[in-house]
Amino acid sequence: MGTQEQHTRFSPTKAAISLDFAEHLKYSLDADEFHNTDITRYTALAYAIRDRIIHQWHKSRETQRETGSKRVYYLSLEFLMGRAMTNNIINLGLENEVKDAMADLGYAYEELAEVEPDAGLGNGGLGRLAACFLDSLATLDIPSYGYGIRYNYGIFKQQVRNGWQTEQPDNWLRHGNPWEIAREDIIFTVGFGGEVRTLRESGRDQYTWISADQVQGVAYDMPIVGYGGKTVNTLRLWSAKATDEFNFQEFNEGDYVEAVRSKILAENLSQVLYPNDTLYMGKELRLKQQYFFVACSLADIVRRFKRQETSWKELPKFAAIQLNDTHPSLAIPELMRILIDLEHLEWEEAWDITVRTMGYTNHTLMPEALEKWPLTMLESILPRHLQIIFEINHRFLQHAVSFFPLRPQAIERLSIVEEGPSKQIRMANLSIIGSHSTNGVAELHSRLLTERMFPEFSVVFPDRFNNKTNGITQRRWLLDANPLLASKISEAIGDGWITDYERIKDLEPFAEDANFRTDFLTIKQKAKEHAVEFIKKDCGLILRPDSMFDVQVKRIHEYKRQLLNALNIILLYQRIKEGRIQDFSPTTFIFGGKAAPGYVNAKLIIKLINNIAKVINDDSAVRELISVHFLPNYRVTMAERLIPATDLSEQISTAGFEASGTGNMKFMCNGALTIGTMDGATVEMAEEVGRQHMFIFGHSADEIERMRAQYDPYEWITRDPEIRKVMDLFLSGYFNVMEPHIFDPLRQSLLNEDRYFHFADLRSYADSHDEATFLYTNNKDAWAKKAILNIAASGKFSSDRTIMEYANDIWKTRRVPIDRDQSASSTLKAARKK
Ligand code: 26W
Repeated sequence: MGTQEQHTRFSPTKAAISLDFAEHLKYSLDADEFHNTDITRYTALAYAIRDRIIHQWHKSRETQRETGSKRVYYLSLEFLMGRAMTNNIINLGLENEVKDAMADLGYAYEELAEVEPDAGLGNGGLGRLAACFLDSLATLDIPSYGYGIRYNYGIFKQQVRNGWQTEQPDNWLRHGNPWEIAREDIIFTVGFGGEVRTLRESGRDQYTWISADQVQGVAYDMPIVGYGGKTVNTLRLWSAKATDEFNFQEFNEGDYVEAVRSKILAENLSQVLYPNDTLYMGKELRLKQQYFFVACSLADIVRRFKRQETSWKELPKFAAIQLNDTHPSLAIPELMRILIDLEHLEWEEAWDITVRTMGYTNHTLMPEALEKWPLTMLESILPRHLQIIFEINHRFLQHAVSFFPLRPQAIERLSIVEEGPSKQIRMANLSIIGSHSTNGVAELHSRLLTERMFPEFSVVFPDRFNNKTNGITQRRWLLDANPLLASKISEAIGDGWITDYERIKDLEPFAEDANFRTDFLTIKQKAKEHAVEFIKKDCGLILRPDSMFDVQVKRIHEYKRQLLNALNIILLYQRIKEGRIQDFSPTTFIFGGKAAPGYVNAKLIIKLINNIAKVINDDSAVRELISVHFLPNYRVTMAERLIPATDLSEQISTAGFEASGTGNMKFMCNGALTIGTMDGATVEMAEEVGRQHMFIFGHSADEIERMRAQYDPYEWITRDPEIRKVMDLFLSGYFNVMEPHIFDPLRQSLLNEDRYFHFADLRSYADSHDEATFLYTNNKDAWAKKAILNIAASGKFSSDRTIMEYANDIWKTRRVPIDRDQSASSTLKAARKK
């Protein structure tokens, strides 16, 4: 870090930031010359920024309260926020002032920003979508709260040892979190277990749940600053805390220490994020996490609603609750329990209110991801909720039979209760029945939801099903992540795109502008150099910035087909070894992504990529043309560096399996071209830009479905000599010479079943990849033209558009603009004792 004082323009804001930073260093952190570290400096700057958020935060709450606005409650077990500092500074419009202020004191702002750990409270797409939605909700001035869990440990830190993934705990709160405010006054008690007592009272059964164990949830709030710094919404995360009272029994038995110890165990609830996506596991702790955060959130929503002093039937006018997948679906029976047992409403009225308040978003077509809880587990942990679920099911099935007379199988599929040796509660069924809207996250996905996953439900509730194609926030993913491209775009078409992303289409004519194309390529080159530098620091890998960057980053899963990419790399390797390759610019194949710790094949895919990388990168003749790298610990911050640097984006899932994808959109708006299948939202990207400007290959979802019954991977392998050779090399153990048989499980899945149709798509993938390489090698200018057309066609994929659709169609919420106050003169007044 430079200690040389640099002289920057005078600005009162800059001067104030310098002073606040210095005061926080001294008075908040007592960081004198002996204690001043990069962490204290980062924290002091974060406090100085936070000071500039608090007033608008307060003002936003106050305005939303005074106007009696309807609020959106986004309930999600995951929020993959990444870092807050740069995003907040840019949204506040303080970028230059902060940089100058730090430079005046001898610090490089960029280095301070690097100290912040990612808030990795999510697995992948679903969690990052929630984070993008919060940014859009605040920027669009929609009163809203994100509700989730304040995990002490987020998604694990991935290390790679000898090619294998290992997991390390992510202790992201170790140095404190300057972006959160603990609200010790917002605390709710949540019960578990126990029994339900029934009392006959004035001709009506009154149910009382007497829980056996209690845990408290304390609110921790993070500000969500909208672009322009006017609306500041709240992400409220619950942290589990032991209750203060002792269990009499245990205490009287005299084992004081044991009593304290068992109390502390309750705090396990918010310790750690479950690292699974797509594979559901019926773990009791996970069920408890879900109920814990749902119960706290609903208690908070109800508390806020009660301030209105209006009747319960008005709840849907004041609150829209969106369930991010089924993970928070206990909100449905919990709201019923509150309305009936605590507020004494009749079933019919409570049900009407619940259904009108709830909306449900489905995020996956994988049957093994659907949540089902063993009935016995629900019974012992949430006995009253199980009763309510039974009653919901009973009433629903009575209604549903009229749609399917004489079709018991249809009724069986509609039932919330899955019959069998051990009965299960199907949370997706509960979510559809208990909400007024069920949406998929891309057109294709929404169609498959009604056609394949829930055909009977779409007969019973044709009006409930709808589509909301996902989006991403252009502010984090273009403005913050790719400042050079962002300012080039603003120079060309103005900066309206930052808050009105439809305007990005004005960039289309610039595809014909030779200077613009040259500038685009220069910017891409700089982004690569920047990414190479980051990767070197982050994981010690050396990448060639003068090569084509071909990138597949996402969770590792068989359906996403990292294996397809790997097989094509083997194919290229053989061509190079046999001297059959020409017209080829050097290509760097980059992979990144985490595997669920228990997902054997996904971990083997990582190992295979690393072994292929070793063979290729160690072969001097080959590495001139291709090199392969698996970047450990892919996360939001790495994505922000890598995506702007990418030339070719790999979106190659088996059609009909990727609900939407959102990485695809981030690459598109950063000027990468896409090689991909007609799956998820990639279909809509092709509609927007035109197939001719992408590299589309492979079987469609419908073709895959039709092929399923007679598909034989062996046939496809033997029919194509080059593919056969690829498999021969892989099966010969060439990539695991010293590690015999390690890839046997992969070999088996591929040859016996190939559930994800790798071999049905490998030929068209390889050919399509050749086309991409050919264009990149021979006509960079034409490549740049397509890339610019892709950016210009990405207007649909802003989460601002997605959120406006949710707001208009599902939530019926309006914008509530917040004035930006310059002065906070009432601070003393507010502090005075009332
Ligand atoms: C119960 C275990 C579990 C945990 C998480 C099952 C499933 C999930 C998520 C639903 C998986 C997920 O992240 N789905 C992704 O959601 C994105 C946002 O809508 C989509 O873009 C991705 O296509 C989808 O895979």
